[in-house]
This record gives sequence, C-alpha cells and structure tokens, in this order.
Amino acid sequence: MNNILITGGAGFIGSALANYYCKNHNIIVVDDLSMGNEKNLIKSKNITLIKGSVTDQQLMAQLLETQQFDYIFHLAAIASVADSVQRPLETHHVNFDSVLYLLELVKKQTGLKRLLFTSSAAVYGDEPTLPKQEESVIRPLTPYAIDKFSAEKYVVDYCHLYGVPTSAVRFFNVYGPNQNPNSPYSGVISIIMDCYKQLLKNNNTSFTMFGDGNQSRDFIYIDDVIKALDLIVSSDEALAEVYNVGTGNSVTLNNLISIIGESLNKDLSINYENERDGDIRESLADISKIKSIGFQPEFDIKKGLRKYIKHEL
Ligand code: UD2
Repeated sequence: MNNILITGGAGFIGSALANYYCKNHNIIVVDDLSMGNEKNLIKSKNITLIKGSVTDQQLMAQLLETQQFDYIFHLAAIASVADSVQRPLETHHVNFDSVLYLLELVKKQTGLKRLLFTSSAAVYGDEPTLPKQEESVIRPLTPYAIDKFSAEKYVVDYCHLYGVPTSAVRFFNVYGPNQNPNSPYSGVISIIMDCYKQLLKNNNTSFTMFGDGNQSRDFIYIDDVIKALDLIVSSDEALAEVYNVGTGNSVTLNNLISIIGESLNKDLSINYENERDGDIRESLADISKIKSIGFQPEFDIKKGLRKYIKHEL
C-alpha cells in the first residue's frame, strides 16, 4: 500500500486519479476547492482531503515533514489560459511558485518513487507544425503556458541536479465525467454534454460555436489519461522525461457534434460566433514517445464519447 499525494485531487483529473488509486493505496488530496469539488471523490476510508492551497507553504511543509510519500502527483493549478492573461501574478503564484516550493520540500523525502508534474499542450503555442512531438518548437504565448513550461523545466532539472525522481506530462484535450462545464473556458466536450442534458430535459438551449467548427483537437478520454500517468510513474525510463498525453488522432468540433447527435438521435442548435482570440486551429499529439514505454490509448473518440454519454445521460 503506497502513500500517494495528489494536489488538485478534487478536480476533474485529480479526482479520477484519487478514485482509481484509493482501492489499493492511501491517498492524501490537497485541494482548495476553488475549482475542484469534494463530491468528485468517492467515499473511501483511504482518501483524506486536506482543504488548503498548494501555495500555503506552511501547510505543505508540515505535510511533507510529517508524512513520507511514495508518489506525488502535482495537478493543482489555475487551469484557465484566459485567467492567466487577466491575472498573471496570481496565476503565476499557483501555477509556478507552488511547483518550486514542492520540489524544495521533496528534496528531503528519501523514499519518494516519483513526482509527476502535469503540464499542457499550451506550451507548443501557435507554431503550426503537426503533430506535436516533445521536441517540437515550444512557443508559449500566455502566462499559463510560460508557467507550465518553466515549471516543467524545473521538474526535470531537479532530477538531474538533486536526484529527485520526477517526470512531466503535457495534456492535450482531456474529457470525461466530473469535468465542470460551468465556465466558458471549460473543456468544450463538457459544455456540449451540458447542452445535451438541457435539451433532453426539453429546456431551450443552444451551443455557442466559436468559429466555423472546423478547428480540431486531440481529445483523450480520462480513463486513458489515468492509464498513461500510472504507466509513467512506474517506468524507470520515464525519469526526468516529459511526455505528450493524447491519442495521436484529432477530430473537428463539427465532427464531434455529429457523433454525439447521431448517438443521441437529437440535433443541437448551434449559435455561431467569431473565433476566440488566440484560438489554435489544429492540435494533435505525436504519442510515439509515450508509446515507447508501453502506452496504447484504448478509447478513440467514438468509444470515449459512448462511455461518457452512458455515464452522464
Ligand atoms: C486547451 C486547454 C487549455 C490549454 C489549451 C492549449 C482544456 C479544457 N483547455 O484549450 O487549458 O491547455 O488547450 O492549447 O483542455 N469552443 C467553442 N464553444 C465553447 C467552448 C469552446 O466553440 O463553448 C471551442 C474553442 O474555441 C476551441 C475548441 O472549442 O476552438 C476547444 O476549446 P477548449 O476550451 O475545450 O480547449 P482548448 O484547446 O482551447
């Protein structure tokens, strides 16, 4: 039974990880519940939720001084690109400073097997060459992307300089249960699913499409993400390495909506607006690197949507 710390563990991805590991391991979640929700966590005697911020140095120091962790997953972040443009100082504190505090604290943890940091495909910015390899041009364009990239670099460097066992991932577009649809910057699939929920309750609703719907993304289902993270933290080869976490396939929003529409046999009304400032036209991961340590996504978009729809509706 390992002792596992998951920061941001009440959020969408963090809670899925906590719920997965709690069957056989002891989980400590640190989450300030600013975006996460306690209800995302299943009731288990193996999960302890500490309500607090990863920027609270005293809290984090006390936690890491009193407990020895086998694995640490650092997912806590203000995961909104738009927010980072509005409030670069505040988001920098959460998205970057917290990583450096944590790295300093874990230098003293002797039994740590792995610290995994979660970064984002945002680091590639708008450089158009596809698919993105980990060694592709990095062009972070927003405070969010700059913080994620700098933090990634520190995480890898702490392994080289101080022997802290680290790895990092760059998430492409993750979707699945418990993703909060309530902000305009929530994942688009959670927003579409929410519109369908309204529609099925006979509420008048429409989905706002920013642009013509031909923009494409590499959407990865949450179950595959959990599998990828588990694989990385158990692989020696993954030490001090950064991995894309995607499927290696992309789909346009128009396509996505028609897949969901066909499976529910209902059409969503779409309200077209101008594309968002800074929106990337296409995004696609090259996943050869993570495949080289044994990853194979199980869910293509149709299979992932089927499972998600079954869960939600
Ligand atoms: C994703 C990440 C973001 C950052 C970025 C880097 C998510 C939720 N966000 O942003 O954190 O890492 O990648 O490139 O994974 N859209 C609509 N209507 C809506 C909402 C969205 O048309 O109501 C469009 C949006 O303009 C975009 C596409 O859907 O073209 C995907 O939007 P998103 O917010 O789900 O994800 P993305 O790729 O912009």
